[in-house]
Amino acid sequence: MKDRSTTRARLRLALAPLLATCAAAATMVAMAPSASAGTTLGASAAEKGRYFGAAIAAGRMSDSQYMNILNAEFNSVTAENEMKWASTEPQQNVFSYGSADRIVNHALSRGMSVRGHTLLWHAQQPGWAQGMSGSALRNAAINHVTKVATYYRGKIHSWDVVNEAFADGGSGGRRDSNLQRTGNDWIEAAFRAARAADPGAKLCYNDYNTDGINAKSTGIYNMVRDFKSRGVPIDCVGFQSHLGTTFPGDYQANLQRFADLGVDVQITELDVMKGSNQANVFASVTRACLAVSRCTGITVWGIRDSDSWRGSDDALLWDRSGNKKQAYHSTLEALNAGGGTPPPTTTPPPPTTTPPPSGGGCTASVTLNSWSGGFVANVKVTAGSAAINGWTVRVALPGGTAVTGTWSAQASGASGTVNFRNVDYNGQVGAGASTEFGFQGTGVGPSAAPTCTVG
Ligand code: 9MR
Repeated sequence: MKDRSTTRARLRLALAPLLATCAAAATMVAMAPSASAGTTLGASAAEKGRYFGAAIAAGRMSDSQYMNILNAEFNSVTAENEMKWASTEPQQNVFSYGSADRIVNHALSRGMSVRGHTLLWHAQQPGWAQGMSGSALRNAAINHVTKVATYYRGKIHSWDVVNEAFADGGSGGRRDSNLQRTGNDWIEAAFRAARAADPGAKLCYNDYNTDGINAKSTGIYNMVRDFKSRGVPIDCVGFQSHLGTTFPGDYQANLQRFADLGVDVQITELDVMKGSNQANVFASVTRACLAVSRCTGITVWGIRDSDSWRGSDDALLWDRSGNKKQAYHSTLEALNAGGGTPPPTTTPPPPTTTPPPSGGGCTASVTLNSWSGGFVANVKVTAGSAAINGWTVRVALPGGTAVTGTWSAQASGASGTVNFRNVDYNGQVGAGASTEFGFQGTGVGPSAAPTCTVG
């Protein structure tokens, strides 16, 4: 969990500098939308080929004012906390989706899309993961990504696969965390596992204090460029945009430089410090997104000021009584005023499945997700007519292929014929039941069917 001082420190950073010229603000306060334009944020964004979303909390879903605004105005939803690691996997390999499902099911039943937030983050980890390190933590993290993304497969528009992994300040480097200490490749391992688990979801990297061209956003830019050049699956970058009273002059240019790398960009957690420039900043962010064809949507981090993590900043579009603020009207006006439609986006290819062999006490089948120079393999181990206690899956790798990471199994080597043995928590498989493990590698994934033996 993040402590309060960290939150405060972040806010100070995110909100500095706070001085603004207010002259422009008065001219930006919005007019009522024209009759032909969209009359809600979601409808107007949809006319521009984009979504307009809100972060919501399962605990507020019994509040009818809150739900009425959500249902009327938004066509995308993010769970504010309910999909974080501590919520979805409170004990290792024991998953809990109740609160997240309430949000997802509500959204899908009303035709809203869902942003998944977030698979891996240094904060809001369950206690058991906070106490882990090294390969045990890496395996647990990749298992988490695989299980959660598999559970929600087909339901998530975009996943924040990794959240806030870069350091603040001038280094442009990674933030220290238990995940970072498992090795610098933890982010790409997470993206590969997420792609294998849900090939239809857009996979995003998400961060804050990245709202202009600065050392931190440039560090992320360099990571995305590297990922694209090596075929690591990344589709989008989220810009949280927890903003102060000024709009960064290079905000749009920053979005555009990422889009030029070949990824979508999304405004993922927008909220803005109260004051005379608030409506102007909301409108400026909206205009910047509309001006970048690969900016596919905007999410505000809450609905009413009283719902916000920013407390007395009154940082949202509805006031504490549920009335639309000037910021709401300026945002809608900016949406109605313009912007093109983003280009059609491509859906990654479906995975190929190698049929399992027959006979024996267990069988194994591989689902491969391959790209030029690499692959992720998810392996399903199924017990036969009797329960098993321990299994080994033998996989023949093509020449030149090397395993670079394994989760939920122990690998005997990295090339040639590799034996993958169960780990503590997945050796026991009931009659006819299945468990899964995975590995990733460089080169070409296995094409020959694996064999499974008991023990
Ligand atoms: O809004 C969230 C708040 O309710 C939680 O207490 C907090 C815990 O860290 O997380 C808040 O959401 C954060 C988001 O998940 C990631 N970016 C920063 C957001 C505000 O802190």
